Amino acid sequence: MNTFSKILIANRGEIALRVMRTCRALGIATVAVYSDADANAPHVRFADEAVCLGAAPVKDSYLNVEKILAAAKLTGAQAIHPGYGFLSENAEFAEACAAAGIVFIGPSPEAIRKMGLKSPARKLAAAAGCPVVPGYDGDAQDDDTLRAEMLNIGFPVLIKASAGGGGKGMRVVRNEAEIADAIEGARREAEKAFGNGALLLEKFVEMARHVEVQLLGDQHGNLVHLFERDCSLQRRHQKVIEESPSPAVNDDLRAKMGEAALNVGRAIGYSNAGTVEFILTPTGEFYFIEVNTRLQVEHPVTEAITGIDLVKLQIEIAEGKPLPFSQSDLQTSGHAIEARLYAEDPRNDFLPATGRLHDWHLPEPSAGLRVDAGVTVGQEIGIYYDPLLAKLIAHAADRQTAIRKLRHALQQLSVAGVRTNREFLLRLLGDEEFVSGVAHTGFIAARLDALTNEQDDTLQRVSAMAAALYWQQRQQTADSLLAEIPANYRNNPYRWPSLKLAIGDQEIEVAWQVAGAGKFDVRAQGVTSQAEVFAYEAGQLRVALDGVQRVFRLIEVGDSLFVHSSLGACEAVRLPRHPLPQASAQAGIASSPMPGQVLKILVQEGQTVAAGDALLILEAMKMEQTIRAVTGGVVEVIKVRTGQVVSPGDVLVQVRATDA
Ligand code: MV4
Repeated sequence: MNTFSKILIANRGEIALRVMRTCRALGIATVAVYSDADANAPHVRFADEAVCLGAAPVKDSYLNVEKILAAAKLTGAQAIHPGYGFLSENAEFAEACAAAGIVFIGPSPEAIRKMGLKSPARKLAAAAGCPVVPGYDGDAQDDDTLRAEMLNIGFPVLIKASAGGGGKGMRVVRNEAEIADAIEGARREAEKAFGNGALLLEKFVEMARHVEVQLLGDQHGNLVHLFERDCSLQRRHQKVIEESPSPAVNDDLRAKMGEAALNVGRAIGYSNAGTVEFILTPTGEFYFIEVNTRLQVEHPVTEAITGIDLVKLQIEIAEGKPLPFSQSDLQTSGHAIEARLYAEDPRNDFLPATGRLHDWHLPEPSAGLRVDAGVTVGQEIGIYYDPLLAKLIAHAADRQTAIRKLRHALQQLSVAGVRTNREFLLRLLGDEEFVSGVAHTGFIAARLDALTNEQDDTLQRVSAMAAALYWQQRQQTADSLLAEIPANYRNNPYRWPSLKLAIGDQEIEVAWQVAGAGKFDVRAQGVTSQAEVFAYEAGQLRVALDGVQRVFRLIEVGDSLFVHSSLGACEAVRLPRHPLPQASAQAGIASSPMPGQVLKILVQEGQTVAAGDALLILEAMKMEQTIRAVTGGVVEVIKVRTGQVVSPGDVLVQVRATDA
């Protein structure tokens, strides 16, 4: 029996932090490993100790076995938790750990190997009495054999790479004419992606659901299942929403799938955490797909409904402890559902998005809500690693409440600076068919346009009004000398102060006029709203528009303003109204006509200047702009310093006009 005092987590992001949280709860010291790009990442800061592996590319860092083992030796870690992805299903790594006298927290290398190829795994599952899809998993891979087997299976046939995983490289063949190209393409892709061109053929199950069963086994032959997870909402084989229990599984089916999964686990001699993946047909038949010999991203939904900390059990199993429960002890409570927040752009075919997290504001903690985040505000999201930013998991007594709770949490979450799938998730969770329990392989693909349509006129108008009032408040606050004069006051009662914003593909001009202390009439797109500002601080405005008070988060980045509220989120870009080549129309006030940086200040306070004299130089987008005095007089206050970043409307220099 081991008792670990220090564990190295060979991973990054949310899963590294998640494993570390359980280690900390157990009083186990943690060692983080990181690449140069992750030097300030949250998992490095959270760990007790950290070792740099090297350059950002995974081959030089998170996939480098030698460096990871060296880090474990250097810090005296007795065990390594691999998380998921990276080396988590690498039998050679598990063996290298053992050879180095370090415990690999996961299944044996033999179990990993047995499940590493789909065809042998399928044979093992079938031999264990687990239903497998009618198909062909033989060694003969010549075209004639594969053709004959396809005709024998009957169309549609699914071609899979035996060495593949997660649905990559799958091909559906619907008729004889497609056979030759499909085999050639699948083989080439498998060879290229996995270094192994062996193919597996299966009857393609249309409208299948992806239902997987969590296994947990100790090193004394005890094995239990922790019920199922439904992961049918996938986009191109990337899971998006996962839930437990599955809306398509009743108690009878649950017992059968659990038994089938246990049979597979026993046949493998499985220990630690693993998942048996099935597809479920619309008529309730289920078939073995594969075994994932690692902890999965979506494990929190199982933890929520069973109340079990899977990582704690993984560690205790690796320490040699027996399972603390038997199958009959296990039961579930309520419904849990998880959404994966990715840094990806749904409007750009969901390609990974990069950028800096200028805003990252998580929902208020509440009972039944768990947020496993892997990033913090200000962090650069790059191209090297998986774009998963966070997982939000809601748990409630029933499915509808869990969905509602998850939606509300996603609405509260504010992220700016990197495009994400947040709005896509909100639409998905609000989709009637999804809420009714329908979801299958093709669900998202069939609804993609509706799910990625971003237009929301009310959101854009209200956000524009909030942005205008935010700028107005900021300027008013900035002009301490003019506090009593409402910012952008003009002695022309017929022309309201205004600003122009681009939101989405719309240009919105917002105008306002004072209607009392903190009260304004605000006009945009032909709509006039009554506004009352309750609180203003940098980055936040609490304002009532037409009687509804909301908090707006407003994050300025260059000439963009990210606006988030309970209505949604959008990005506003300030447009020059009439780009003033000089200072604002208020005599003596030189304010910035554009976002930029103060390059050089040309005057001193107390200096006399004439109208047109250069006061300072701004620089933006490599362009210099000289700001000149609008009227002659004495330089009273220089409000900025060299190098300061300024936004449109910021007061730069105040000149007290003289009679001259
Ligand atoms: C299938 C299938 C239909 N018929 N096999 C393979 C990887 C696994 N994650 C899902 N995979 C599938 N295997 C047969 N014979 C459909 C899928 C599938 C899928 C199933 C349920 C929900 C979403 C899915 C997304 C892609 C592929």
